Amino acid sequence: MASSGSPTKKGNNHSDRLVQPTNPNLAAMKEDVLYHFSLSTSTHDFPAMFGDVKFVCIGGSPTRMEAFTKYMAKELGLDHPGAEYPNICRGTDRYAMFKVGPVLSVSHGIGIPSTSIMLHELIKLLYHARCSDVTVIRIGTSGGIGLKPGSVVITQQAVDASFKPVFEQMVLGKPVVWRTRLDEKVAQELMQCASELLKFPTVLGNTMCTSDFYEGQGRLDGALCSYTEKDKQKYLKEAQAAGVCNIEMESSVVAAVCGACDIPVAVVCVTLLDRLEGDQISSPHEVLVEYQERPQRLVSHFIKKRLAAARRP
Ligand code: R2B
Ligand code: URA
Repeated sequence: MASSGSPTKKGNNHSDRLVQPTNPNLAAMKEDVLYHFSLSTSTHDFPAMFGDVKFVCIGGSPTRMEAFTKYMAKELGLDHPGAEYPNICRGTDRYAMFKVGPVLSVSHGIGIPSTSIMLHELIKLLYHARCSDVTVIRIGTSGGIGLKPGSVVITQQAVDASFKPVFEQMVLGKPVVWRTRLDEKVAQELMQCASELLKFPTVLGNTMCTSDFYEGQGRLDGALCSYTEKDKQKYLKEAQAAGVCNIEMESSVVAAVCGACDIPVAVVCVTLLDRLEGDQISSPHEVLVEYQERPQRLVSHFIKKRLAAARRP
């Protein structure tokens, strides 16, 4: 199994952990064009724009990440009448990016390929900006296994469709397998935050990451279906026995890529339905909107606690 970690580079302050991509070619590049962000090191001052970032929250939808930014602005006391949070990536419609104080919010679209591209450019952005001590958190949605809809799952291990904690990608025509590495301490702190909020059921468990929403997640309601209800139930029960609490489409690449660059990373997803009970997401719109705010509330509490602890002498 090929898996990679990187040396932890220290900044001037020895407690600082600088963001460091593992690619040695970057050092020799005069300019770096982050094409899918519509940002370039020759036309944008990355340290001035992003140097103070400590938390990067990522999620599928641009509108959800914008709403999260507005919510964080209020929570951090940084909101004021007429305040605007423009999309930093307005030169492209591939991804959307917003910033308030030390919190950067970026959309990643649906699935592993879209998220992988975003992560490459995000980690290079944080490196060019000379950011240190950054934590990445994915806030997303998922299908639960045996959980009440609206439950929040903090991921212990991101696993693939055969329940292994790995992420596989073809590199130069050959499969390369990365270990998925989530930060245990951040996950525990998030669980502690959930117990303080006591607003919705929250569990720590494994998250299965798939490359498809329909057959890839054992659904019976796609355009294709090559198995029976019984086969589906057997597979989901096997997943449950392997500690899988929810299913989504990005956790493994997030855990593998951030983990390989030694960036502490966590995944917090709300469950929109119980997959043992059905496949269609048919709850009323306002119920789904409230569910999707749950990871945001939890992560906001975590960020505020971290910032308060950092201010303490
Ligand atoms: C959860 O929801 C999306 C699919 O509807 C996908 O991005 C995911 O992981
Ligand atoms: N997102 C997924 O990937 N699966 C679900 O069932 C719900 C949301």
